[in-house]
Amino acid sequence: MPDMKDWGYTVALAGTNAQQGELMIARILSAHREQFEVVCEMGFLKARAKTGEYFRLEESTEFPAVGDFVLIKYNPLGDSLIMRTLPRKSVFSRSDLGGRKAGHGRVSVEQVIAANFDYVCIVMSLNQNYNARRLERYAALAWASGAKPLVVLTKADLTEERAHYLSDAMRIAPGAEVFALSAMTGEGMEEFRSFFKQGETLVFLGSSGVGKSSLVNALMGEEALKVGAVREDDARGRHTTTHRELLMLPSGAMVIDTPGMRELGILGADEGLSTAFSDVEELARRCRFSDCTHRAEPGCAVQAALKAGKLDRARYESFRALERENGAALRRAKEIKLREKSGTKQQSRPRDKSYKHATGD
Ligand SMILES: Nc1nc2c(ncn2[C@@H]2O[C@H](COP(=O)(O)OP(=O)(O)OP(=O)(O)O)[C@@H](O)[C@H]2O)c(=O)[nH]1
Ligand SMILES: [Mg+2]
Ligand SMILES: [Zn+2]
Repeated sequence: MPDMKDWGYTVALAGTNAQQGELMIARILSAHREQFEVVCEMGFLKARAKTGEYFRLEESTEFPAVGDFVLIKYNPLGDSLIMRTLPRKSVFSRSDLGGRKAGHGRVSVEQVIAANFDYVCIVMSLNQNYNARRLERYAALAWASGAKPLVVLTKADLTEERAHYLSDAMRIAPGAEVFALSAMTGEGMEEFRSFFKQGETLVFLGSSGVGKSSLVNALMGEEALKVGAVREDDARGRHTTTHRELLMLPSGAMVIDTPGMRELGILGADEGLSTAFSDVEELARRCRFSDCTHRAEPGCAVQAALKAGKLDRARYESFRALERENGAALRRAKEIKLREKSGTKQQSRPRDKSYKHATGD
């Protein structure tokens, strides 16, 4: 029978929220509309979200997503019921593609892509996919998720300039570990494989066709996932993976494979960094001192939000980590965001306000 600790569950994760009683802790392995596959100490089960419980939630983001730890009411005869999503230590979400962007007095709907991972693997292939600017943005988003970014340069067998890409990626994403490997030849695989500890979870993000599923298969030591050929003319993938899925590797680490980035639309050309740290920045604007470092200053709105539980500590921590280790990237990310926003509207607003608070007018 599965032990939830092997699946990454720690008591700290649940905090005071794990009022268990007759409920059982489970982890979401995959989600197909309303139907979920979960693992719990009774084994691998199918489950559904209890609509009554989840309708009452104000935040649609708390709807279970792959990687989430949830409390279920176990049903040995059919679908178990998911009663509650436990607090997340890290999360990746995107604005709902169907919804409008924030800025019309409405909160944009966020869809959670994956939760509770320790590392975000930014996967880029060393043919035509490597793109420094995209890497920079992914890295900022990864820091914002509450986890650590790793850069995984795939298809190293296709280039002679492995060393050049490695050093470029290290420069662009300081503070992130960088790997160059080939799932095909096995080059660099051992180093990558031994980086993760048992119980840790990684999520793979990257364009379609960069070899995410191939890499998962190489880590699994079997063809667990379907892979698809890339187009010959431009090396783009064909969106072979259509579902997010959490798999246990032989090493005891877990990996969440995702469909190609374009499909996910996390960073569609027009979306930029609109989700990265905007909440912290918004708070920071209300601090008494404009140069507040949000540590111990009086009148600090960030500290106040932390104390009131309105700002997630892990998120704040990664904001700080990004500032510390990756200050330049954060500034660049902000500039990108400013540029993008001012290119679309509100050209005449003061610079420091132009990318926030389009609401209310
Ligand atoms: N040369 C080479 N080709 C690779 C390597 N890894 C994967 N490929 C090829 O790249 C193509 C796409 O691989 P996938 O693993 O399906 O890519 P993906 O990132 O999962 O794509 P989506 O599921 O569409 O997002 C396949 O033809 C693989 O055989 C590698 O290390 N070297
Ligand atoms: Mg795939
Ligand atoms: Zn402050």
